[in-house]
Amino acid sequence: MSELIKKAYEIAKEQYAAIGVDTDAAIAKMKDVNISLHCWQTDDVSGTENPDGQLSGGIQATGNYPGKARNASEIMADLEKVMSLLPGKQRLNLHALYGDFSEGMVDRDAIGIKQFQAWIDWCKAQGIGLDFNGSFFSHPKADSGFTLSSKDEKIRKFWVEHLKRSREIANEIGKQLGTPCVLNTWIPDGSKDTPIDRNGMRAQLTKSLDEGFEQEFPKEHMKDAVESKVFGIGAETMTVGSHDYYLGYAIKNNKMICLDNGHFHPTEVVGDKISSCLQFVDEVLLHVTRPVRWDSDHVVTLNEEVQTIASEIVRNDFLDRVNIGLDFFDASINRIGAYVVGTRAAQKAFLIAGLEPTKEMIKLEEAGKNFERLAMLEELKTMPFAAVWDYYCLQEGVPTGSNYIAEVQKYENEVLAKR
Ligand code: RNT
Ligand code: ZN
Repeated sequence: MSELIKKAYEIAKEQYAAIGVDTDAAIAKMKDVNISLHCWQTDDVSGTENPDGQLSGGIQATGNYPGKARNASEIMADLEKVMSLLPGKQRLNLHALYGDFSEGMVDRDAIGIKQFQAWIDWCKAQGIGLDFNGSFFSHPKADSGFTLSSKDEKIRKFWVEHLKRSREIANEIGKQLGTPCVLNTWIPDGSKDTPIDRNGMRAQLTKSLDEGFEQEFPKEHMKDAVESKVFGIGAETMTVGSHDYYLGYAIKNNKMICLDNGHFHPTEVVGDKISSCLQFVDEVLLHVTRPVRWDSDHVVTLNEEVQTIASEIVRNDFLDRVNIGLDFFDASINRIGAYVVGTRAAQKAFLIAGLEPTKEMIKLEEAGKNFERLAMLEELKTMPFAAVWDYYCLQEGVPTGSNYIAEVQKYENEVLAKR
């Protein structure tokens, strides 16, 4: 089998070379594609605080497939399995509601590094970086639908404290692991029906963010991102943290903007936004997902949208300015399989992006040869990419082609089915 893969690769290499593409270089570039795996696909965003509690905040994981992780050690075991089926090096993206509460419950305004040390140690053992998120949902103090933008001073202060704690934890994570921790802030705040005081709510949010972000941390340890959204379930009419809002905030305050491709109107193209945002902010964070008709967070597949995102990053050498995270949670299929399919799809998009003769195509564009540009884009779609992908997987010592399916099934039978 591996002989066949090598042979196929040699042929593919020649075919790509004929259009000016170096396949070895494209594979080498994959070293810089470090995808942050969102912990929440293991357990449908349940967390370890109150795993049987109701997920709130206008997001929803639909389905009831057996075998979901029930605690931190099951989440870790599942993630280890996932990473063993992925080429390259990943990171972990953890939410604050996944703390270690074995020594007693601690509320969100009181969490500290202690509740996350086990995760840091696990990441250290895996040799991976760790990113972090404050959790502004699935909590009684978020029941009104407002957190950082609340006009109830007690509620607002509680969440500001949570933001501060999350940033301190992120700083400590980055310090301990020696790679900056990306701290993403997303809040569900919004209104089901037409609000009157949009401005007042947004002014509250600005006040809260300014307070929460007051303390400066070294960039080598932590970097802040703010995530916008167009609507949530139960908050259909207005989102306080809209894209206009956060893009403005990020530019003014030198924060990263987090672009989740489920958070825009369906004809908007997130791939197109990257080069716009990067004119004005140093870095962006991505939440790569697949919205089907709404922000449904389906498993990522290799579609045109994801390809545009990856191509825009690779074409412009933006890999050091774009932090890549995933954000999907499908509870209707094997969750480990969901991760592997979704992450490998995103990785494929990046490898495909590296197999484009970009300079030549820019020349066509600049010469006004738009038929030729279109033709090349079409031809690239059916070049022998799979041979390069398989060779990359072979080099990395992970299953090639569809061989991960059997591995996922085995884990299901031996581990998940017993939960
Ligand atoms: C919600 C946002 C947010 C969450 C996670 C759990 O619409 O996309 O990123 O999905 O933080
Ligand atoms: Zn997101």
